[in-house]
Amino acid sequence: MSIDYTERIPNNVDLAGDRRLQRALESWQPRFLQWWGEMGPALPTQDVYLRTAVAVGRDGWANFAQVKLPEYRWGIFLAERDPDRRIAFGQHKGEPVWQQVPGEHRASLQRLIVVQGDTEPASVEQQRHLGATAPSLYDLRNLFQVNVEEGRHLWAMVYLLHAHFGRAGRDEAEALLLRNSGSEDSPRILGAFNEETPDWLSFFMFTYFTDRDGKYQLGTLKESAFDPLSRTCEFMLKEEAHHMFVGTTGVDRVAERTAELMRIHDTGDIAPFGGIPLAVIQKYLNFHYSVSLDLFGGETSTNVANYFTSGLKGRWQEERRDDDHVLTEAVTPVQQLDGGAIVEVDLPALTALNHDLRTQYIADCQTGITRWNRILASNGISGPGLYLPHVGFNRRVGLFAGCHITPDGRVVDEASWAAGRASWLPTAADKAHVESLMRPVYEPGKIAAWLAPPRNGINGQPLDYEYVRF
Ligand code: BYC
Repeated sequence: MSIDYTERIPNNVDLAGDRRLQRALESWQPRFLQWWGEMGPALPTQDVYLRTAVAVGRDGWANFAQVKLPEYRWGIFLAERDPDRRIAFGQHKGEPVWQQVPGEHRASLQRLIVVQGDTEPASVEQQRHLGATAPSLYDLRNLFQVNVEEGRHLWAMVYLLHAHFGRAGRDEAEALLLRNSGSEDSPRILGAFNEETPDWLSFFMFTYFTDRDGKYQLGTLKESAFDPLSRTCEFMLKEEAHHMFVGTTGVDRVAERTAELMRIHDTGDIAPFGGIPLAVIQKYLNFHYSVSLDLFGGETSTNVANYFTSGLKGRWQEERRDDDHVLTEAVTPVQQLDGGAIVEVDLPALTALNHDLRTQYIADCQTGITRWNRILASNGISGPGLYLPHVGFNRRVGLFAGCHITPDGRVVDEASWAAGRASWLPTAADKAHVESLMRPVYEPGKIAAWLAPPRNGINGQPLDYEYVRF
């Protein structure tokens, strides 16, 4: 079904055919807009060159135009339905997928949708003030693009809550606008979404590492037996790709400029020359990677085993896996702490599914490291370069929570941890230096001096295009 933009809530779910649901969502809409006004981008602007979804098919799904941010058309889009789709895993494997929520799985599905939904507005809140310090109009536009699409992903989850979870779902949809990132009284649900994103290096690291968790979690929900959730996540993944592009190329550009300054000035200490030293980039990376690893939950989890067995949440690329898709007999090696040593033990694959997903994620994160080191090398910087810290480093969730593990994987005591901390995680001085570089550059085609220019403009536009108008 194509998307009708004359409707108050653009959608491809025939909202007009269900007046009750339409009215319920129309009464949530002003609350969303109020939240956007209070917690969304703080920088006043006129028009922003934004992509808006106009169809869900393979080609031409999006339209680019100058849009006023508060007038962005947030809509409800589900990927096309496959009438023959069957459950690919768990105890219901081979049965037709569900169009309605089975009563026995109501609470679990609602919980998964709420957790997913909670992250979307959280990230908008975290990024609220970044517009004040954008390194270029190109970057500012990308920030707003990410923000409006996270807003749309909130709509995606709110639609499911309203359409399938009755009164309880409507209450949860309300609550999604009431919790706030970093709030003392009612924080966001997952740890990483209560951290600050105070500067653009953090933003690039967040869109690289934390949005990438989003990619993997959405990938597992796309496998869900609950078909509306699966189709929603499939379309969200399409939009998500740009968010990770912002992270990948953002860090690319920082690394490129850092290498250039190191070469020109023949020193690693490039802070006095207006650059971000490699050691500081590594510390930001260490932080964002470790808090993003926490988003996968515990290495062993009965929650995830139940989600899988009952068909609610599959594995990354479930159908490409070469096994029985039931996993009642399978085991998998997992790293654990045994006394003072990190050892590998075989655990039931079912309870280790968070670990399985995290393993896929880590391999994906490694591609960024390889890429950034290639950029450093091609700019004449040899040496160890950037790296992913050990999976146990700086963890608050799972087997390594509360342990002191160095980035190179040594288990150390409290005193050694305290002594090393400043060389592993951003210090107040590192943050102050990064903060000092955050000065807005709003002239078309101009770029701040702490990062390299992007390779290309957006949607074939030149780099000096006026991506944002004030
Ligand atoms: N912080 O059994 P366990 C995105 C809780 S990002 C706080 O090991 P489980 C995006 C856990 O809820 C993707 N609490 O965990 C990115 C459980 O509590 P209950 C978001 C945590 O359930 C950028 C208890 O600890 N989507 O889209 O196997 C921008 C025991 O945990 C944390 C999803 O996460 C934490 N980090 O797995 C915008 C998908 N970790 O139930 C958007 C939906 C765990 O005992 N969520 N806990 O009260 C899930 O699939 C699962 O809930 C989790 C946890 C993977 C998060």
